Amino acid sequence: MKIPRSHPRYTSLMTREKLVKAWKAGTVVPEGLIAHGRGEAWDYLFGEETSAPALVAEKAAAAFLVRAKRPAISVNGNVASLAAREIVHLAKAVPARIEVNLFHRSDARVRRIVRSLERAGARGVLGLHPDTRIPRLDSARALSHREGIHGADVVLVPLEDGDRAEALARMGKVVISVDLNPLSRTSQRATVPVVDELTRALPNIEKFVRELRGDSKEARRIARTYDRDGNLRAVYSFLNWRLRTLARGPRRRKR
Ligand code: PTJ
Repeated sequence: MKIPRSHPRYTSLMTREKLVKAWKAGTVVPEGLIAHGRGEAWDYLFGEETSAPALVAEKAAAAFLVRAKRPAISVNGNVASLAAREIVHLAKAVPARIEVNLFHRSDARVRRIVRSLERAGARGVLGLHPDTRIPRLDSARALSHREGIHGADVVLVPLEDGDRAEALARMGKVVISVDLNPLSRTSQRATVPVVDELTRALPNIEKFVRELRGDSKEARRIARTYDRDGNLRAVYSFLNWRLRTLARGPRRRKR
């Protein structure tokens, strides 16, 4: 389908088309299309912009990543089709291992996603030959690599399901989520819930990584002072403010 550039929702429609194409190519699962719709609905509420509290969480995420001994980034179908390049850039900046880890796992899908990440410049992507399991997690997401997610001290898990976020946190890892739904189990369970849209959040985190990797004192200060619960409360306050502003209606000009 040809979407006219002049369409007021051009970017959103193009993103939707990208996901549908990826579904046809077997990278994204139908459930991923549903997940995207949920994300987009939340993003309307946020005004389709990074909120101030999200920016704070993104900086904290960067601080944890640069301080990590063995950081890893988890990639699923949606993430690979929406943000392969952003993932590769961030992984290089940290540097972090990339591991493909799927809820609806099949070897063919993992292979396709690894290939798409390699086309975006990634090297040494894990996921095809998992050698261990995440304890107390029954889904296919438990399959993991000792060298990657399983052995990591800090894990970035964009568009995650709550069960694994919880299981990873139980293992003592710092879990950084990216999820537009602040009420999802993932956002509730993560150590650093980043409530922002994926393709905005990843470049922001990368920018902060580049700032902080030469300033270990500042990275330490940010990681120490980050207040997870306070940050989530600030996200709810922001939403509250947005809705109250919308409820007041458009401002009338004084004559
Ligand atoms: O590729 P697979 O097999 O690993 O499956 C991937 C999906 C996304 C289907 C799987 O992880 C899943 O079912 O996720 P959920 O439980 O639907 O959660 C996805 C969350 O991501 C929801 O809370 C959405 O609001 C949110 N979300 C969707 N799109 C975006 C997003 N958050 C940030 N940016 C987005 N673009």
